[in-house]
Amino acid sequence: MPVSRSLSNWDIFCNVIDNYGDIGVCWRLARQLAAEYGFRVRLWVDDVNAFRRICPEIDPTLPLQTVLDVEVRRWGADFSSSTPGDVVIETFACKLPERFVEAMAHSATPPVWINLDYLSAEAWVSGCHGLPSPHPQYPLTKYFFFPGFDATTGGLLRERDLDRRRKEFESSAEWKSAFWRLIGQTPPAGESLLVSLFAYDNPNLSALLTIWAECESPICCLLPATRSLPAIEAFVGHPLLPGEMVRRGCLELRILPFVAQPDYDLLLWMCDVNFVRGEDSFVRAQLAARPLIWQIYPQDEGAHLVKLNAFLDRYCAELADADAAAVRELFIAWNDGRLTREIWDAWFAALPAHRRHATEWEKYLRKQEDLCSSLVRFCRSKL
Ligand code: TRH
Repeated sequence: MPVSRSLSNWDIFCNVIDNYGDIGVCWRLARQLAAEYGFRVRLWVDDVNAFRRICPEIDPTLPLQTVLDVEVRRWGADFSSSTPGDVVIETFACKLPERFVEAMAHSATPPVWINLDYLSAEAWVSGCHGLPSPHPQYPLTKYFFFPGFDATTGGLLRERDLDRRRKEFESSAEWKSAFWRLIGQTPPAGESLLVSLFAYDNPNLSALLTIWAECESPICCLLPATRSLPAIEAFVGHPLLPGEMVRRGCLELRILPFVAQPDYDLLLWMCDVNFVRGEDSFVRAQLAARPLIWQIYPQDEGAHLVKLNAFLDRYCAELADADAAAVRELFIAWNDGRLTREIWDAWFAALPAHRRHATEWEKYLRKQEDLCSSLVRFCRSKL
């Protein structure tokens, strides 16, 4: 007799390679599946300390805890098999525990097995999205699911109420004041360009800060305390703590505490321009409908530069030639070159065009199905 299938129980496996992007994406997906679909989600994470930084409710001492309706399990070396859910997601090709794969193979109804891959704007993604990969030994099929920027891919993670919340924040002076208090800072006194700066170690950092310090118009730079802090300390010449402010010429540097993941959106929504990195902050900055400058995660043999250019091709397609050139030059210099005053000035001169474009780009992305809905639909089609 056929066994009826449901999609109620999900397992997501997250191997934190470094930083916060792996867990950032997994946590966002897990919460959305639980909150918007009412699914029971188990999130297996091998580095609970990294998780705690983006979600302070996490207690790193607990092997099992429930946070925001998601069951969080520590995925350690002592992994013992559990009954697999209806859908099993390995993220970013992390290797599932062998005992779990065996349990999947021996389930009365083997789960839908997904590998959720990294985001790329490259054209080949469309051809690979949704492809099956039969297991060499067991009667199991894994499907490749690719995030992306158009309808031929799995889309981007975007909560249903994201646009409404952003607009609410933008029009709420109270909410903004509360956010300034949360980050231990006060708004800049005069009219300043408000910039958030979240980056990897970047040889251009000190050049950028020098350019801003020597600018004619004031810039207030909000800097989450991360790995780039030592370079900032070298620039100002002394140690810095979250909550501190330093002035150099036209530049005010404000050091921020690392905030919980939902609060990072508020930072993006509050700023005029956002420097972002990796994958998740990069997507959130686009959904914030503001100009962004992206530092892509560096890969061996310059593979990341191919991805960077693929994104630039899409992002700049509708821009006037001069504005597109300004975006390209700044992105390329920030990632793989030497940032100069001319490059910044050319980009800054076109700021009104970048603003309009960021709004249009966000509208374009919003018209597409979000990743979570697209994933649920895909999994239903495989039942
Ligand atoms: O931290 P990232 O560089 O992460 C990753 C990983 O390194 C991964 O291995 C790599 O493959 C991937 O990049 C491309 O950048 P990302 O993806 O932007 O993730 C940062 C997360 O941290 C994101 O979810 C936002 C969150 N965050 C906070 O929660 N609070 C903060 O204060 C800040 C600055 C970020």
